[in-house]
Amino acid sequence: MSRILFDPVTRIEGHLKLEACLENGVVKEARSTGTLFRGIELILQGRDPRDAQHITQRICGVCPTSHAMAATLTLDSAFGIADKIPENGRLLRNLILGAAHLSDHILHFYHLAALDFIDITRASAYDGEEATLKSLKSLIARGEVGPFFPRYEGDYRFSAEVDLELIGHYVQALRIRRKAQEMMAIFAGKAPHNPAIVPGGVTEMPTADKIVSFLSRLNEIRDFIDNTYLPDVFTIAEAYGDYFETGRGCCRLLAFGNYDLEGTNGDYLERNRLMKPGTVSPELSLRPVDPGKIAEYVANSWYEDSTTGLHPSRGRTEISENRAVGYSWVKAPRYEGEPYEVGPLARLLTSYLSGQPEVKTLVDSALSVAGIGLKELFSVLGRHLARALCSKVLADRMGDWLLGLKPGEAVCVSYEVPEEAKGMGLVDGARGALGHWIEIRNKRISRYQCVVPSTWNMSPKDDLGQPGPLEQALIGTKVRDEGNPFELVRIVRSFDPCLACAVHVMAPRGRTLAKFRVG
Ligand code: NFE
Ligand code: MG
Repeated sequence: MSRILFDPVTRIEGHLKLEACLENGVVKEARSTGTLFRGIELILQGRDPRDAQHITQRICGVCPTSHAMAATLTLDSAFGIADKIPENGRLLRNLILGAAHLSDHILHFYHLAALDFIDITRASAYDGEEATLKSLKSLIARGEVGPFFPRYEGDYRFSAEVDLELIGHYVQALRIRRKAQEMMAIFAGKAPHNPAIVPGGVTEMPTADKIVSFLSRLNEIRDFIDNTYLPDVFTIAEAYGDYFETGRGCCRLLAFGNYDLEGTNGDYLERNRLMKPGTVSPELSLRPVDPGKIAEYVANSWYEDSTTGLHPSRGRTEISENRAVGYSWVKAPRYEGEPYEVGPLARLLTSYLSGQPEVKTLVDSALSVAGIGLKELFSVLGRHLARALCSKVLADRMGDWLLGLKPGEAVCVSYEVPEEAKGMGLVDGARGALGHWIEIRNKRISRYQCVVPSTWNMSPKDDLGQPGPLEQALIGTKVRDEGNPFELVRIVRSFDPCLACAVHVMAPRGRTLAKFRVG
């Protein structure tokens, strides 16, 4: 048995350590470890419930808007106003969340993942003037690329011309992402960590000026998705087709759906969304998702055993950092006791199998261009393709939401913070199904729990010893050269891990504050 260790995995969000044990070049066991304790949520206990929107956004710098949305849905439900959100409020929430997700997907593909398939040393021949590439060129010239951009030799398949074109798109994508961030700022005040999505609706009034500013940027992004992002995914798919057969994972998918559609109101189960909720089995059968069937396990995490197997509404977090069997700060969320992958692939397939018309047309045509079937989407390239297709479905719909805004009409309803209440907010963030649960006593937060996309995907083994989705995706992979295991990093990055989010725990007040100096 030999062992490969990545610590930390680079070009992801947060702190992930990965160990793989190989026999005859094939991964037999994998361990995914969240190495940095966060403890951010613990400061929510005892606070005004409305603080949850602001504080949970600090879980992450890349997907705070998804946390703002989940926290706000949680508060809407706890305050009894989930069915009272004005149309302007619904549309503006979709537009702010949508802008964040477009920025996030483009960030992941170009700046975090595509470099796994491109020989970046060819950037030395790039004749653009951008500062980013100037720095990279000087690193390459000094032979210092390795430590900053770990480079796995020998498997690059593009001509110099294609590599250079994709490097140019990397730079272009930086500008396009800035446009998406500007779109967020137009309706949400700023990015990241917006103050605008609030219980009852949003704080921002739409005006003709803002609508036009948003639309011009959206059109640029749509053009980029259609004419650069999607074609680039297909270019990579053509040269690296074997990655439709690599990194299959647990083949069980779970999505909460996102972007509420017209007339939608009420609590989670009554909502109609653009991207549909559900679970998908390995045989591709779709079932409704029942949030009551979620529980978190901690047998292999650094938490007390007594907190294991709990539904998040009763969730507890008791730190036990010296447990010999523990190997991660990430808990292990399970649905009906089984590991489930979440993310763009999950919501694309739940939407496809629900018969969502634009998703159906788009997926059928993408499968035919790539020459693959639905089951090949359970793979490294399937996840990249799903992310690009989700971006297109979203961007194409955002223009309708924008033009549906009615300047001068209400954006928000008022409410009272209740004495006692419980609430739940479920939504797909860019990286997948995100859930927040609150309990309020004496108008203060008495319990707040989050189960976050990367908690699902990067989870360690559960109490039954079942590996998490990423661990399962690595097991069985043939590594050609153990000194140069590029196959494994490509699998890891296809999930778009965010360990800042995955470890976010709420711990007993006081003890953790003193011990870890968080807050
Ligand atoms: Ni920190 Fe996130 C998203 C959430 S979790 S990135 O998207 O919620 O992986
Ligand atoms: Mg949690």
